[in-house]
Amino acid sequence: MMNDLKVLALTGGVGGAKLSLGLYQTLPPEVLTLLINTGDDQQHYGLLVCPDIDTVIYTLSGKNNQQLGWGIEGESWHCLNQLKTLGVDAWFQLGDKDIATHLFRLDGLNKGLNLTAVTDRLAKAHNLDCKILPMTDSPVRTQVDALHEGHLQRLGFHEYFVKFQCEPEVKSIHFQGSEAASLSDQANQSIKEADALIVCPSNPYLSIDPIFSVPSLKALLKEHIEKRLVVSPIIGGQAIKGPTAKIMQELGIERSVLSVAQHYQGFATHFVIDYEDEAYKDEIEALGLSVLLTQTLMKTDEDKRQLARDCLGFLG
Ligand code: FO1
Repeated sequence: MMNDLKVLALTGGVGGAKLSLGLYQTLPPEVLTLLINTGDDQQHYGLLVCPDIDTVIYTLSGKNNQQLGWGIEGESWHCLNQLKTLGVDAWFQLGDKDIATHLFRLDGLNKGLNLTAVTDRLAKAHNLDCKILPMTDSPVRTQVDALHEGHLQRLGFHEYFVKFQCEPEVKSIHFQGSEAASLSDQANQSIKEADALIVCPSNPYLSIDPIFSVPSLKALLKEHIEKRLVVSPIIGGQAIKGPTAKIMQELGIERSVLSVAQHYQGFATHFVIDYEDEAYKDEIEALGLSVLLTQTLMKTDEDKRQLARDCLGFLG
């Protein structure tokens, strides 16, 4: 059974956090490692915000804000409102409880800890006992070249995603700093120890490609992990949340699970799609991928656990 095999999962964004929760509630914690995108990380008001790390930690510990999809439940905004009275353009919303996370992280970094060490402390402070690793300790920042107000601009991820609400038309995506990024010893070791890889239903272009941009990471995954499963974030040509489908259209990529399969062709061995996309099964198998049809839309926590069980069984 999968329970005695070590599972490594790549995740970013809200969809990834949902399956991460399903895996966390299905597997013994000691066999699960989550390797998380840090391309969305950004300094705001002097604090280092790590959205994908924090969304996973809040989600796994049951503290995530279900309405917003990010941050902590029952949040207040006193500090942010005070910043606005000081004339700060506070377009990136940080809640008071979330700010404690950023102060905790900044304090650790200022004391000389790297992001992996600080993230481990944060996970333990939330009583999480699976391994939660940033994709690298080096600064990697996702940026998009996009048409905004009629001309091509290079936008930081939060400018694009939050300030402009994904409205600018994306022409290309870049991972600033990735060429100089290095894999941490912990990530290296987790990759070498893993028996199976699960790529969560995250945005392939904005959440998974940044992870693959860390030099040698993708090659190490291929070299050390024989079974590499991807769960499609697209169902019926639509993304469940976020700009995946819109970006595909803007990049001239057909909005279908087939395009996602092609994106991972040569890397993925197993591909999980929703029943709704059954018509694509043969074409995807022709790419050399084994295909599982199941329900990939996760509305309830039981859906998340069931999808986790389906993936583990498929890898079984
Ligand atoms: N997303 C927004 O749309 N607006 C925000 O003001 C915002 C604040 C925020 C603060 C902390 C955090 O961890 C995430 C936050 N997010 C916000 C979401 C974040 O931009 C996205 O969840 C990820 O970057 C997408 O993967």
